[in-house]
Amino acid sequence: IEIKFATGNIEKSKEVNSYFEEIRFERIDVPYPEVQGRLEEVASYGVDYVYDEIKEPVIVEDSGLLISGLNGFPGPYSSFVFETLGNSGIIKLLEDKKTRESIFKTVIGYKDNERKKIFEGKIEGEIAEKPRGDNGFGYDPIFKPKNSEKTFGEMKRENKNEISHRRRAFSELSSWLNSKDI
Ligand code: ITT
Ligand code: NA
Repeated sequence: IEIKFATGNIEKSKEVNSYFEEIRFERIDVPYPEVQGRLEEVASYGVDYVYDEIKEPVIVEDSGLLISGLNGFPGPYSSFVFETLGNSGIIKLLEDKKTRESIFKTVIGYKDNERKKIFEGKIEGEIAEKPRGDNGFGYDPIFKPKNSEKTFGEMKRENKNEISHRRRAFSELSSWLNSKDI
């Protein structure tokens, strides 16, 4: 199976291509408007937009970090917040918060000539006291999955890829594609 993956983020595309032998995700650079709203809305609108442009089976994927002590912030603003506040800024915001609990979430929008579907994956964890590890990308150095001593940034790539929000969402997509046998 080959599916186009519209994303500007090369790290994401590397990750998803390590998940399954039988599905290849070919990264394409087709920018789509990021509507304001929940991750589901961004992915849903985005995949409609890109499908209209290319008319081939395609996914888009929107991920976000939802921090409980900040009422789910940065959520859909995760990209912007990473570029502006960064990991150290997030840690400052949490200085006097009682809980550091957070959820990392990925929402995939899939579309082909007859079907459209949304998939999601989540992992619970907490924000570390300070950034740790240089593996991965983005918020990986500050996200520590539940029951793990290590942040994603300290884990080997394959260990993050076994349990991550993104892996869970892509496993849903993969099961569905395999059950439909396209
Ligand atoms: P797209 O072109 O696919 O939208 P993006 O980098 O803007 O790429 P997202 O909006 O999905 O991706 O991601 C929001 C932010 O969260 C962004 O700063 C990413 O670097 C970061 N992020 C996404 N997935 C992550 C992961 O698995 N680990 C750490 N940070 C991640
Ligand atoms: Na994005």
